[in-house]
Order: sequence, then structure tokens, then C-alpha cells
Amino acid sequence: MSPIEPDPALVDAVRGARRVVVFSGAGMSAESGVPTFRDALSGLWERFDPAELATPQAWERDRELVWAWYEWRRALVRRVQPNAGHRAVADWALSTELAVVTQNVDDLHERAGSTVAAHLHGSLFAPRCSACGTPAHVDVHPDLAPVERLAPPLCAECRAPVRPGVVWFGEDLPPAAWSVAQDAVERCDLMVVVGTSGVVYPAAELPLRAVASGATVVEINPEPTDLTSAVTHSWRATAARALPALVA
Ligand code: BV8
Ligand code: ZN
Repeated sequence: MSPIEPDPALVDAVRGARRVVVFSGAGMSAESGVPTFRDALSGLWERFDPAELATPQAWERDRELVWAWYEWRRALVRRVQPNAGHRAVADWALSTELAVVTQNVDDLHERAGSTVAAHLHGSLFAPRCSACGTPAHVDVHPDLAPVERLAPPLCAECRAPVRPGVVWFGEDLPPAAWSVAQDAVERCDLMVVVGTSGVVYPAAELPLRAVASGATVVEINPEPTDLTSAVTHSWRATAARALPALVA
């Protein structure tokens, strides 16, 4: 499917931008083979609701199930590669002031060469002690079969269970990441919103703030979303096809 050509006004806005924010969601990594958040509940976990499993309550109720789900996702991310969209964003930053603000917990922006300004929802690759917060080094199971239960390792400092380094529903966003993201959005003259349905707050507020501060906001998504009515341009295209065309 070749992307429908972008609106020439969209291309002009992108070409003329001086301070860019790329705001990415799970759709950014879809063409790398990383299931979007809801698709990550296929197989063993399909009977769970993401908002159910990605919560402190689920962790308290069944740590081994939650730890297995995150380790399966971490191993899957390790096995895949950044796509042309991730690489285009990294290339763009070589010629333009650009901040990557991502909701994604994978490391594909980094592996494509980007420096990520803010991981709003944490990272699969930053497990930490659930009690004292000490970062934990946990080897990735290279070919972890999707097992339903896996005992989390214990903290080397205090022996409490190690938890995934992500932000669960009901947890505050990391203050530093949230503050960096807000500043970048305040400053930008262009925000490119890629692969997010814009349903999770407060992250989904950022494109609305960019519009309010007078920036041009371009959405790249094969589907319309909750943000479509608010953005300046909405391009029905996928990340790996649209971003290289924009950045060329
Ligand atoms: C907070 C990490 C303050 C975990 C994630 C009741 C109680 C408590 C809070 C709330 C509440 N009601 C509402 C809230 C707020 C809540 C929220 O927003 N809930 C939603 C469900 C309504 N938010 C929070 O709790 C946040 N914290 O508010 O703190 C607070 C504190 C205490 C009490 C109250 C408030 C924390 C939210 C962080 C949750 N953690 N991730 C993990 O990964 O397991 S969010 C998770 O879902 C992902 O990170 C992602 O950002 C988000 C959405 O997932 P997806 O739908 O998969 O991805 P996305 O939305 O990006 O959709 C995919 C899109 O890509 C689609 O549009 C698709 O068309 C498109 N696409 C597909 N293929 C492609 C593509 N696009 C381009 N190219 C392609 N090839
Ligand atoms: Zn500890």
C-alpha cells in the first residue's frame, strides 16, 4: 500500500519547521513487529484487559503473571529491529532541533540512533526494585516462550521483588520525563504525532497543548483517532512509509 500523498501544505509545514517534537505511540513500532498495546494481549493474555494487567493492583494480585507478560514483551522487542520510521526520525534530528517524546516502552527509537527526550510511560528495559527502587540488571530470556507465570527476581539490595520499569495505569508519570515533554511541546513549531490513538492521559494532552500554543500538529496514522479533529493535518499513512517520505 503506497501512502496516499501528503497534503502539500503538510509538506511545507514540515520542511519549514525549526523546532520539532515527534510524539510516538505503539503504532510507531507496529511495522517492526511489536504488537500495539492492545494487541500485546494476544495468546495467553487475550482474556485480560490491558488497563487490568498494566496496573499496580494486577501486580499485587498476581506478580508472576504480570512479570511473565512483561518479560515476554521485553524478549519480543529484543528480537525485532527498528523500522524505517524510527530511522527517519533519527536522521531528521541530524539537521533539525528535534525532541522525541514517546509513550512506548520499547527501545527502538534508541536503537535507530535517536536520543529519546522523554519516555513518558517508562521502559521495558529499566526493571527496578518494587520496594527500594534500586535498578535491577535482569538478563532478557532470548526466546522466552509465552509462559503464563514467571517468578520476578529479587532485589540485590533488599530482597523485595523486582518490577517492570513501566508506568502502570493509576501511577504518576516520571516527573522529569513529564516536565521535559511539556517544555519541548511549549517550544516546538511542529509536532508530528505518530501511531497513537490518543486515549491515554495525561500524554494525550500534549498534542492539544501544541495546537493551543500555535504549533502545526501533523498526525500520521492509518486510522482516525480521538486527536484527528484537533490536529492541523491528519495523514492516513503508516509510520514506516510516511516518515521517510516526509524527512527525505
Ligand atoms: C495518571 C506502560 C495520575 C505500560 C502505558 C482512573 C484511575 C486512575 C487513572 C485514570 C483513571 N481514568 C483515567 C485515568 C488516567 C489513565 C488513562 O488515561 N486511562 C485511559 C485508559 C482512559 N492514565 C493513567 O493512569 C496515567 N497516570 O493519570 O497519573 C493519576 C495517578 C493516580 C490516580 C489517578 C491519576 C498513566 C498511564 C500510563 C499507562 N501505561 N504503558 C505497558 O506498556 O504495559 S500506556 C499504554 O497504552 C501504551 O504505553 C500506550 O501509550 C497506550 C495506548 O496503547 P495502544 O492503544 O496500543 O497504542 P496507541 O494508543 O498508541 O494505539 C495504537 C495506534 O497506532 C492506533 O491509533 C493505530 O491506528 C496506530 N497504528 C497502528 N499501526 C500503525 C499505526 N500508526 C502508524 N503506523 C502504523 N504502522
Ligand atoms: Zn530493593
